[in-house]
Amino acid sequence: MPARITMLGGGIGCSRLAVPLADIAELTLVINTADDLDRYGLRICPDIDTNLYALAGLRDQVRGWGVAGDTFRTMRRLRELGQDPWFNLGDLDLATHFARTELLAEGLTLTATTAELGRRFGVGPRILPMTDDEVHTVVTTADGDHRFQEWFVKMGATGPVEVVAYAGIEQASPGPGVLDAISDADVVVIGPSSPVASIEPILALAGVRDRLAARRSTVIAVTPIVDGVPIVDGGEAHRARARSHLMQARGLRHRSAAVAEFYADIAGVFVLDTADEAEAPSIEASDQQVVIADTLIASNGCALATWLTSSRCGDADTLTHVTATSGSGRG
Ligand code: FO1
Repeated sequence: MPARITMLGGGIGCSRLAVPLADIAELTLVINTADDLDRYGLRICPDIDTNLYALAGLRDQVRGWGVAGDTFRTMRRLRELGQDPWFNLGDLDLATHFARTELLAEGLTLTATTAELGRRFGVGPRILPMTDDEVHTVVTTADGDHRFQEWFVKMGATGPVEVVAYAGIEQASPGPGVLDAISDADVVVIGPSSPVASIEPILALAGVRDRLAARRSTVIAVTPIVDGVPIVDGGEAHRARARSHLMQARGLRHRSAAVAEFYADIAGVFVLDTADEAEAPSIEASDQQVVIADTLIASNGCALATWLTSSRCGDADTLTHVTATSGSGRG
């Protein structure tokens, strides 16, 4: 029987690890919805869609989001019509938003809608939205309050960020299946996603932290930060800048050790990138087993995914090295 793995995550980083995991595990994803938005009357769930497209083999590999080979003629025409299409929706991507919006209008929940889209895209793993309720990340800078995508895309994720809040989180419940997916899995992975933008909204839902803490030794957090390898891609640099500003707003340095500390009460195992091995001792000091792996190269049989499914976590409190040529990619 394949290992049952539940991964909590956001968009790009999570989806890069989800693809190799889906090949070897019975995978459930619990996905952040706090950066969802409405544009032109359409409901857009960027993190859900990034995972849907990745698992369907359709995701654009260069941008990391949207559909490979998509065109942006509709956006161009909107611009010609005097609109400001600051959130770039590809012509094929738009079809997903039309379908989702129509299914929601027919009365389906976001969970049911996402399951239906998964079925239509031929995606095997379950993709669970973190909640069916409305939760919105609000980023406060010197200019005022901004919804997440407005800050991230329209404003280019400029800082400093003063406050990050999740509007609606107190009234929201975890989506159907979310808590059971955490309790019933063999291993829970906190994906290599932005700790504040993508993971914290999930953790803030009632019951999620308690369920994770109750099985801490089999919760494995994968770092989204690789300090020892220079970032050469503009999109990665943008995401790293955003992640850093948001972590700073929580009083955290943009380092793997700070991410490990952020998850210390819920994750007993922390996966650190080979390039940042020097940070291992400070993480082990906070009672976390450290696993060293190549987390950046997302192809060639993914050693990290294989290790995650091998149930060896929690067996030892010594440093474990996962060696091969693949991993998860930056989040
Ligand atoms: N990211 C951008 O930087 N610019 C965009 O215009 C943009 C459009 C977009 C459309 C659909 C989609 O599913 C994702 C899109 N993203 C875009 C990515 C997205 O904003 C972020 O990567 C995630 O929300 C952060 O997790």
